[in-house]
Amino acid sequence: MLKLYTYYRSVSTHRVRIALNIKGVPYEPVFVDQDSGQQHSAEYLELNPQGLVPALRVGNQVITQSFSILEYLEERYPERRLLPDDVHLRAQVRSFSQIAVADMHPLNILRVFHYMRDDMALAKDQRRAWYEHWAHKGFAAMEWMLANGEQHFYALGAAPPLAEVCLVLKV
Ligand SMILES: N[C@@H](CCC(=O)N[C@@H](CS)C(=O)NCC(=O)O)C(=O)O
Repeated sequence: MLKLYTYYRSVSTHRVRIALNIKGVPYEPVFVDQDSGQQHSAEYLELNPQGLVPALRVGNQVITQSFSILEYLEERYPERRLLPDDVHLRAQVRSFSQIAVADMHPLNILRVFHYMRDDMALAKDQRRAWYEHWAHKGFAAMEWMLANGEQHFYALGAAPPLAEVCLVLKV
C-alpha cells in the first residue's frame, strides 16, 4: 500500500490527500510532527533530504514534491481524472495551479516563517505584510486567468479539478 508522509497542517499534503481521495486510492498515513521538528530528524531526512512533507512511498521508491506526486497519481491511476483531455487546456490548468504551488505556498511555510522571525528578527506585522503582498499578487493573477483565460477551467466550468486541488492555501 502507498505510504503518505503527512502532517495535518501541511497544505501541500492536503493537495495529495484530496487527489488520493478523489481517485479512491487507499494509502497509509505516516504522521511527521512538524511542530516538534520531526521533519529534521535523521530518519526523515534519509527519506526526504529536503525535510519537507509530503513524501509518498511507493514500494522502494520515494516521491517528493506535491506536484510530482499529483502527476504520478494522475498517470498511475488515470480513472477520475485531475486534468482535462485537451492539451492546451491542460497547460492552462497547470499554469493556474503553479501560481499556488510554485509562487505562493513556498513563501508561507514553517522554515520561511522561522527564518524571518529568528534570523531576520521581523515582527509579526512585518511578516504578515510581506506575505500578504505576495499572496495578493498570486490571487490577482489567478483572478485574471479565470476572468480572461479559457472558459473551461473547473473553477468556471467542466474540466477535472487539478486547479481546485492546488487552490487549497492557508493565508
Ligand atoms: N514544494 C514542496 C513544498 C513542501 C512544503 O513546503 N511542505 C511544508 C508543509 S506544507 C513543510 O514540510 N514544511 C516544513 C518546514 O518548513 O520546516 C511541495 O509542493 O511538496
